[in-house]
Amino acid sequence: GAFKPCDNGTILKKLTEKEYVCLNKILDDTYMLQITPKFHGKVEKEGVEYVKLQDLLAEFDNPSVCDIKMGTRTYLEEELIKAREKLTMRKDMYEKMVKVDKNEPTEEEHNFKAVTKPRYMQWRERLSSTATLGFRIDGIKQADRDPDKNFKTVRTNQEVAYVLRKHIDYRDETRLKLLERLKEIRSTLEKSKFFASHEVIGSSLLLVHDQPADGVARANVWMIDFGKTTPLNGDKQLDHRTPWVEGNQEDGYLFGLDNLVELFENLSNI
Ligand code: 4IP
Ligand code: ADP
Ligand code: MN
Repeated sequence: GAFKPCDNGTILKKLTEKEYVCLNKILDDTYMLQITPKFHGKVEKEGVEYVKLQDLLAEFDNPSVCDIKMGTRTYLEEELIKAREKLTMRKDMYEKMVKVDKNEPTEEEHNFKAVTKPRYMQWRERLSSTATLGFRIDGIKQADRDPDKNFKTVRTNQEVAYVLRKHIDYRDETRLKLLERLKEIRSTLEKSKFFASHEVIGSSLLLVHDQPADGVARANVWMIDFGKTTPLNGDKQLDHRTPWVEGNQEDGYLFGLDNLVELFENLSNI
């Protein structure tokens, strides 16, 4: 896979150029440093390059983890342009689509047995809470259970709340800790020059908590995955809340974070 465990509290993730460039820029942004795993540079193993990152689970005792993919858009504008020029048809994405809904492909797509990437990604956005709420549950790993990636159709506020309440074992202490950290992340991002000057696509907030038999529960949130985070041209900036129209590069990240904070505030009443 893309990850390898490493020495004392670090992990290795397969290096991609886009992410590597971002991780290095983040080293110069005091705000981003407060909300991302510590970055220890690149290493090479058996001819493969990796980035070395703080293992966010190291300080926990049998943690439960939830990966929330942020933003109203999950593909880059440059991918949209590429798909249009080359009309690359994806059979794998067609297969993933009919598995969920055999009536979703158009007659033409059924004939090709393939869809374009933006078509697939946009369908995933509408099927989940991404299009309406600006975030979606991507995966959950509950302590002592196998990882669960089966959240493709979790769409409404109520459906998301149901999954998250269960994820935090209905504990208000955990909810409040996660809520406080989410608000802190929001105010930190609002101050970051790195964040203002990048199109942040496919990035996640990683929610981690535990419940040790003796001692207090811990809970924390970090921003991860800069594999599709792209610098804007010149001194262009995003507010991350304005709705996307092609060309403005807005990603809806803070629109989604506002909604996520609100959801955590009202979790027990939804
Ligand atoms: C996946 O779709 C995810 O959207 C991946 O994003 C994306 O990778 C894949 O595109 C796409 O097939 P499902 O989650 O529905 O399986 P992420 O890695 O953020 O989870 P990219 O490359 O866009 O990051 P392809 O083109 O890699 O297959
Ligand atoms: P990808 O580019 O493959 O989507 P991510 O960076 O989003 O990779 O990571 C995928 C998963 O790996 C996350 O959902 C999380 O569970 C785990 N992970 C990523 N980074 C860390 C980290 N620094 N510490 C611990 N777990 C991590
Ligand atoms: Mn990811």
